[in-house]
Amino acid sequence: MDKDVFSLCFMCSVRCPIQVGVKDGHVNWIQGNPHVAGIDGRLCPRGSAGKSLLYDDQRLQSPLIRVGDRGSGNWRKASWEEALDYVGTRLKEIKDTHGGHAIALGERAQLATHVSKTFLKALGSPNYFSHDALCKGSMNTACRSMFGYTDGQMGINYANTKHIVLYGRNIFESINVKEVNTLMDALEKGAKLTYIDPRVNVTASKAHRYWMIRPGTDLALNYGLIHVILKERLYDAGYMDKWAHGLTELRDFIKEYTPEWAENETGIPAGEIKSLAREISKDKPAVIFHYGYRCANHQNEIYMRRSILMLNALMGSVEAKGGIFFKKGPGAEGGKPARKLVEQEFPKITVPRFDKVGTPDFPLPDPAHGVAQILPHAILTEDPYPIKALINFRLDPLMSIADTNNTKKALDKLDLIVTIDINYSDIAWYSDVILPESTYLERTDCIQQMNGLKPMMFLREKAVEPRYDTLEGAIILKRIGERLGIGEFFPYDTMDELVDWQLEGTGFTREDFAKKGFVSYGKSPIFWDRDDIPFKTPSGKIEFTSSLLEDAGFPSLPPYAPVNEPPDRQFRLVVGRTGLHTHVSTQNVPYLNELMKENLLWINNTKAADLGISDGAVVEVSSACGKGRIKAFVTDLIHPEAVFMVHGFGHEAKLAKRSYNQGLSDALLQENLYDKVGGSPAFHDTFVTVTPV
Ligand SMILES: Nc1nc2c(c(=O)[nH]1)N[C@H]1C(S)=C(S)[C@@H](COP(=O)(O)OP(=O)(O)OC[C@H]3O[C@@H](n4cnc5c(=O)[nH]c(N)nc54)[C@H](O)[C@@H]3O)O[C@H]1N2
Ligand SMILES: Nc1nc2c(c(=O)[nH]1)N[C@H]1C(S)=C(S)[C@@H](COP(=O)(O)OP(=O)(O)OC[C@H]3O[C@@H](n4cnc5c(=O)[nH]c(N)nc54)[C@H](O)[C@@H]3O)O[C@H]1N2
Ligand code: SF4
Ligand SMILES: [Mo]
Repeated sequence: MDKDVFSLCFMCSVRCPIQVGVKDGHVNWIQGNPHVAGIDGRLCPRGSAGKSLLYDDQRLQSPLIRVGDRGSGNWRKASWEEALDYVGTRLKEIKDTHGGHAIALGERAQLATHVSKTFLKALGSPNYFSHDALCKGSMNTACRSMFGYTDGQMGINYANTKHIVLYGRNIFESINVKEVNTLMDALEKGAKLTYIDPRVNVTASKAHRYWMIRPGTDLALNYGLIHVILKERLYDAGYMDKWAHGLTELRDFIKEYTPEWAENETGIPAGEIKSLAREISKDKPAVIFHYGYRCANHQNEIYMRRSILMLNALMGSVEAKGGIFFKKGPGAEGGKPARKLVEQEFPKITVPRFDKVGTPDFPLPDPAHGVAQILPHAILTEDPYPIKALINFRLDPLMSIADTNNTKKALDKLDLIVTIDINYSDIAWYSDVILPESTYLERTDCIQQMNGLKPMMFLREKAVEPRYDTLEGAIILKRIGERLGIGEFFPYDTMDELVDWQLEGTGFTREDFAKKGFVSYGKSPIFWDRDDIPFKTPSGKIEFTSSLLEDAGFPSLPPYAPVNEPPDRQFRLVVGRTGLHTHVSTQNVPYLNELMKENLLWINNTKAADLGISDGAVVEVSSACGKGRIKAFVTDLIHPEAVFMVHGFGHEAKLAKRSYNQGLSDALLQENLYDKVGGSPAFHDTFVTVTPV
């Protein structure tokens, strides 16, 4: 029998709407959902490889319990009953002996996040954390400090923009299909693209203006731009009169940061900095200084991200067509969002989080996602208290938190490590119990609430039955919960029942999704009146001087600290994505593995010549915390101070045979440094030595 199922891709976390062609219980076609504007049937290479993941037999096939040493890869197959009893019994012992807070759960925020949060809250543990801080924690803090909203509550109106500036936002390789398509359309209509990156990548090749910036100096560039904009009065004066808080302080602060000063720090000619400021101001407010995606580069990240938001504010592009906007929820259309389990009443938790977020020690990061990179430190020091068990749900702390050797040391102290995954990931490999989740094509998931200019809801609907002995994450957590005496917080037996429960009171039912895969609350995009924007800062304005920062004892506008050059024969290690893989997830997917098997180390040709490194040669890369081997890609397309590698390679799990030991893991080399104000890691603050072997 043939059928088409509307669902949501999960080859990465963007979750593009898809249409899955199924014949006799077999997926034979996946394309983008043709009913969704900006998708129109299209997918990225990873989304198109969904079938290859589904029909791969090197993925997890049943629950597994470790029998040898951690990381030795000796497992015995277990039934679900046995594996869940094992996990339930061990967690109960830990809870009874050390308290619920000795249990931490980390995940890549996803559709079942409200289930994971419920699980921990019901256990009395504050120790939920997600990937968010690793990705863009400081951006969240920066947005709250300027506008009173989180970054998640903001969006970018690519469709109507006239000029977009991207700082290392490699939008054409680090993909979100709708964003790519919408931006391409805008470029075809005449929008301009300025791209800034120490490395020439696909996005650079499509830009009208490209600057090979000295790595780590974007903040200096922005200060130079702000200087010109204020001095030459290129800003939106009416908008500033209405909405600026602290513009005088900014004016005083920025005086010394001339474009000539910025040239010296960044390597970008002062004349070019001036010409961008003048050119872009002509298109205001329909301009975007992209505030970034992966905003986890340096220890002063929050100030770099605030400087980008300041540029948007000066252009009046906040809540403007073609600029950036605040997302509107169902309430804006008189509708109701899907219910979440986490809205229930829970026992009150009085202990601090493991990362101390929300205490005077670490006041500003968002406790809704915590700060994942503190976990190894908290486990090793037992400060604020011992953590005994870790559940990893679609998050790999070994590859996604810097300094893998240190993270392993921390994991070795735990009594229990449980991983819910679909692959033999490195963290699954290092766990005591692996609980396999059904892949996205084999499971119905929780409702996706999509706030934006037009609030909508999407549904991931199961396309085919699970091929192996796997379950949905929301069912796995419920069943563990039942064994811990918190079953009443999970009022469903199946995913269909959970979705029905979520939809109660919204006026929509599961059947409403069958026609197009989504439901809409309203028809037209909603922008707020620019004279009446409900900024949620204490001043009700855009805070160039931030009460959030200053009340917590941090300056709003700290003096610029020059960026160190790497010592002789060393380089700043910078990392990023490729269009062909997702983080640490897809390296073993057959189709994608065929397209890209290993990562390479990009190194500048003059530096490589000095070091005697030729293109394709194997080199050793070492840092203060680890070392490994990788092939060199010798090129003039990268700044001499930097070397670059794609994140996500160098896997250690032997049963993922295609990706095992291919390429090098950046996390092995990166030091676990972070922005102590905003909360992001500083993935680009490690220097490495590169030697030929
Ligand atoms: N060293 C280093 N660390 C980084 C980064 C970096 O560049 N370098 N980037 C950071 C960024 S931007 C992000 S967003 C994070 C991402 O960090 P992670 O979330 O850790 O990375 P992912 O590859 O998205 O997915 C992690 C795990 O999810 C599993 N998985 C995939 N699909 C499913 C599923 O359907 N169900 C379940 N249960 N598991 C699934 C994968 O097998 C993998 O083990 O990493 C951050 N950490
Ligand atoms: N194909 C694919 N697409 C993805 C993902 C994926 O895994 N695969 N992941 C998604 C996720 S979770 C995220 S967070 C986004 C990330 O998407 P992006 O924000 O675009 O981040 P990266 O891909 O990490 O690209 C980082 C770029 O920054 C450059 N860079 C390094 N140092 C500097 C510097 O000092 N200044 C400037 N201006 N640039 C610098 C690097 O050379 C690199 O080209 O991609 C999303 N889309
Ligand atoms: S960007 Fe690609 S991999 Fe990610 S959800 Fe969309 S189609 Fe899937
Ligand atoms: Mo990310």
